[in-house]
Amino acid sequence: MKILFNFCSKEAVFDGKKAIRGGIPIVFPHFGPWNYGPQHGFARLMRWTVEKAPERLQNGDVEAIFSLCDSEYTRSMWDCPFRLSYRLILREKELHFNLAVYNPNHNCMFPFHLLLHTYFKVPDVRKCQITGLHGCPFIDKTRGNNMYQEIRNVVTIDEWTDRIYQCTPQELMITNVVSGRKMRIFKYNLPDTVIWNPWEKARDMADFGNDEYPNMICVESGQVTHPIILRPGTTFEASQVLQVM
Ligand code: TA6
Repeated sequence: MKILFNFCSKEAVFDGKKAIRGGIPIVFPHFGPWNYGPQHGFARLMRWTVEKAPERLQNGDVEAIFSLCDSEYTRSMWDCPFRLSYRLILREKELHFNLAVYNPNHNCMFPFHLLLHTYFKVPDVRKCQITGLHGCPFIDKTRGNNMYQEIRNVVTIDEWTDRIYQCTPQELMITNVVSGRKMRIFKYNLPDTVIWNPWEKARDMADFGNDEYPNMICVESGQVTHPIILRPGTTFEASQVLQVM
């Protein structure tokens, strides 16, 4: 699976000062505006340790492992020792993400959000159909952060969209992703699904081309509605599989 499904803006910034406008940024330890640090937390802005460089395994998979631990920089914002590990497995038509957050503390717990902010490249976002969200409650950030319930079997995008769906199923499907294929999302321990397209608001974003929004959709698996509380010495694990159909 060549990673052609990912959108990346031609205006994206790669200087580490701003999150890359594309790919699959990891949102940790906070989703959204944060009083103690950058929006969506520090993880997507930091250089991670390569624990295992991409290597082809005997079964043909390509595996890579990365980690992020607390540092003077993170502790200046969030005084919690942590270790975040990220294992990627690339197959012919699948990309597997395994995330683990470890709390090395002996006596205190900490709360955090975790989300994969996945940018999908699409020929025309107006032709994408997302199934699996029927009946799910969602916070609509385009309508005063009010709570609604999804009554459609098929969610389509034809305007500025920024919704946090809650209690979403493990399996979702997006049609008309890159080259018109379907993308199946299978997730574990990531009950929320954020759907985002900035539409015309992209014009106000320096790192987002004015004419790019029709060719992207963010469908983001995470736990952001209620923070995860990680007890001392325990690990939280979550995973996502993207499969081109
Ligand atoms: O995931 C959707 C969202 O929270 C939107 O509200 C929008 O802010 C988007 O993330 C991009 O955020 P960023 O900080 O990368 O510009």
